Amino acid sequence: MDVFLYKSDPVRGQAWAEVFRRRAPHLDFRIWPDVGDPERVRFLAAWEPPADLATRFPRLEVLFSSGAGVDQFDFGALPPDLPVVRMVEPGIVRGMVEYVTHAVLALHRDMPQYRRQQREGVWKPLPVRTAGERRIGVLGLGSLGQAVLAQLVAMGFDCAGWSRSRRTVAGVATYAGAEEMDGFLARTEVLVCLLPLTGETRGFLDARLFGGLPRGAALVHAGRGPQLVEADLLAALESGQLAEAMVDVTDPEPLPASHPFWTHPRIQLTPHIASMTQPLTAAEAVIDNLRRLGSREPMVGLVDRARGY
Ligand code: NDP
Ligand code: OXD
Repeated sequence: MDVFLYKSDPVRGQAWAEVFRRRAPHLDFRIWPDVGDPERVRFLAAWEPPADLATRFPRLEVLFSSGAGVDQFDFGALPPDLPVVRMVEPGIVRGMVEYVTHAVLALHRDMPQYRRQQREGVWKPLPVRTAGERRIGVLGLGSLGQAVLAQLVAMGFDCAGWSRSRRTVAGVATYAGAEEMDGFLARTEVLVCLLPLTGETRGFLDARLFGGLPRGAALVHAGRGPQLVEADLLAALESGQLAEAMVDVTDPEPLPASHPFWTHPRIQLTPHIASMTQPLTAAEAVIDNLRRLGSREPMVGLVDRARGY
């Protein structure tokens, strides 16, 4: 029997195993390190694959990432023709929609400022603007960015999105590529980063980008830590160019105890919890991709290694 090997959180692996027993009984689902005969391993779902993947599992056909990101993989160390598939499943999408909606609402309704006022014993109402008067911009129009925007549009926010190639998203002003970046930034009061980490997006959230936003804008960063130039964020908050930042991803994770983000009055830090793969729906999504593979349809979330996502 062919083996589907799972190498990620073992507790969540039990939930995957249950779904595989029901939906894919023709596969021998195993949880690392219980590999069985390495010659029988055809599929691997992992966050961190073993370094000697190619020699250890000579019949491996697909590597599934157990998360949405694939930046944790060293593509150079993987067999060049091995298909790599990122996680696209409804549970991780819902989690991100919740996180970003919460962050945008908190910023829109001045909650960080009210927290500071409360600590100082200040009772001071601020003007209330409607959602339609608040301009949100989302970097990245993939499975997460588009779902987040659908929710924000439904709540009445004035929404825009930016991606590499031209995308059409209902109710959203879309911008594409470097040449349309300035227009996108100029109209964005709350900037949400949902970009994958690639050579192009490393260090992307920098002083130049912050300078393109209207003064007093806010950042919600739920992409990847190395996309943010920390010193530039601190300077933008210091100067008032940015008013607030909600940061879910850092470099490294966790930050060292002495890091200024921990205590900064205008940074709200969360420990990379914006969203998480949900095991039951993830296993269903992977089994659906195996069905696609079997019938020679393109798998959902197939990574283009040249682009890096
Ligand atoms: P997708 O691959 O579906 O979408 C990526 C989007 O980013 C696409 O719209 C793509 O453009 C755009 N993009 C990529 N590179 C560039 C670039 N150089 N310039 C402009 N646009 C670019 O990814 P997901 O939506 O599934 O996930 C996005 C990221 O979210 C993950 O890679 C991960 O880093 C992060 N994440 C964070 C989590 C957390 O808990 N904080 C949880 C899950 C994911 P195009 O449409 O043209 O291809
Ligand atoms: C992911 C993440 O990429 O949790 O899935 O960040």
